[in-house]
Amino acid sequence: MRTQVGIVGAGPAGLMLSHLLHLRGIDSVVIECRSRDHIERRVRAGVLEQGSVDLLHAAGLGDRLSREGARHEGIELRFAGAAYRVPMTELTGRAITVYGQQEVVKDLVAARIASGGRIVFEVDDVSLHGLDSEAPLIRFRHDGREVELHCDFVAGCDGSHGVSRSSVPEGVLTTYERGYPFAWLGVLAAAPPAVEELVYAHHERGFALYSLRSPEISRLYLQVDPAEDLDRWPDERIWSELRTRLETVPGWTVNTGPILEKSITPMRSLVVEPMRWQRLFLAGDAVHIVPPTGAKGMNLALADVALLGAAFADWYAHGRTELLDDYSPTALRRVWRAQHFSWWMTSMLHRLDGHDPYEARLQLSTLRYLATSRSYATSLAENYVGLPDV
Ligand code: RFL
Ligand code: PHB
Repeated sequence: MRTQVGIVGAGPAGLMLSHLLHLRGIDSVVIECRSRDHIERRVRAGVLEQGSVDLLHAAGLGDRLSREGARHEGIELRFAGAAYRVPMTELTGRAITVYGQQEVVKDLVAARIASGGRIVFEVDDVSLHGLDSEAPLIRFRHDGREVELHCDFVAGCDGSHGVSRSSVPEGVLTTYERGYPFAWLGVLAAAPPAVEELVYAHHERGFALYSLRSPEISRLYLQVDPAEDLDRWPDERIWSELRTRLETVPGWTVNTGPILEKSITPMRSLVVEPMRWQRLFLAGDAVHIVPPTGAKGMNLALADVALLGAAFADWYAHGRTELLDDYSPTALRRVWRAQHFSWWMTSMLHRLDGHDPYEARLQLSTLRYLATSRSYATSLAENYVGLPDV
C-alpha cells in the first residue's frame, strides 16, 4: 500500500487530520487497532471549545453539531454550601459546546468513508520504520496478512498507549509529567440532567462534576482513589455519593436513572517534547495528556492537527518546510497553557493527598476569589472557552 501521509490511530486527532488532508487534496490512510463500532461507542470527553467548533464547521462537519450540540455560556462552581456561576460568554464573548467525543468521531468516520477515505480497522502488530528517511514505512497485520504501508510522512495519533512515541530513538524526547493521587469514576446515565450548565463541585469527600449529553442523558463524575475497584461501586452507591457531594445547595436534587456505562480513569499530566522526530509527527494524547478537569484533551488533539494539516498542505503545494518545522514549538505553546490550566483546575477542586487542611483552606480561598473578582473569573473563563492565540 502507498499513501502520502500514514496516520496511526482513529481518534479525534487521526480522523480529523485525515479529513483536513483530504480537503486539501492530500491522500492518507488511517490504521486503527480497534473496530469501528468500538471507537464510535467509546464514551469520553464532551466539551468543545469555540475554536474546535469553528474548526468542525470550517471543515464541513457542522450539521449535526449545530442540531445536537448544546451551546453553554457559563459553568457553575459549587463549594462551601454555595453556588457561583462563571458567566463565560459575558466575560469573554465566547462559549463552549457540549457534544460527545464519540459523536465527533462518528461524524468524522462518516465523512471519511463518504469521500472514499481509507480507514483500516482492527489492525495489530503495528511498527514504524525508516522515520529518519524520505520513505517511512508502517508495517501491520490485518485479516491475518502482513501489510506494508509506504508513505512520505507518519502522523502518530495513537493516544496515550500507542506505539508511535516509543518508535523514536532513546534520548531524543524529553518527558515532563505529574501524577495525581486520584482518578475519576465516570457514569453515563439515562436521567434528564438536573442542570442546564456544567457544575464543578468542591466537597470535603472529594470532587464531583455534573455534565450532560442531551435532554435525556446525564454524564457525571466522582473523584475516587486510583486503586478503586468498579465492582465496589454498584449504582446505588454511585448515586448516593453524587448526592452527598452535589446536593449542597438548598432545594436542589440530582436526577437519578439507569446507569448505562461506567468506568474509572486515572489522572495524569504529561508532555513529551519535541512533538516531531524527522518524518514522524506526534499529535493529541500520543504526545500530551491532561487531567480532564479543564476539558482540554480533545480540544488540544484537534488544535494539533489543524496546525499539522496546514503544514503538510504547504509542503505538498510549495515544497516549503517552515510550517512543518514550526509545528512542535507552535503546538507546544497551546499545550503548555492547557497543561497549566488543567493542573490549576484539578488542584483547586479535588481533595488532595493526605487531606492537608492548609491546602484545603487555600482551595476555598481561591474559589471565593473567583466568585468575587471579575478579573480572576475572566482568567478562568478565557482558558475554559479556549484562547484563540496562545
Ligand atoms: P485517542 O482518542 O485516544 O485515539 C487514539 C486512537 O489510536 C488507537 N490506537 C492505535 N491504532 C493503531 N495502532 C496502535 N498501535 C494503536 N494504539 C492505539 C486507539 O484505539 C484510538 O482509537 O487520542 P486522540 O485522537 O489524541 O484524542 C484525544 C482524546 O481522546 C482525549 O484527550 C480525551 O478523550 C481525554 N479524555 C477525556 N477528556 C475530557 O476532556 N473529558 C473526559 O471525560 C475524558 N475522558 C479521556 C477520558 C481519555 C481516556 N483515555 C485515553 C484513557 C476517558 C478515557 C478512558
Ligand atoms: C464531560 O461532559 O464528559 C466533561 C465535561 C467537563 C469536563 C470533563 C468531562 O471537565
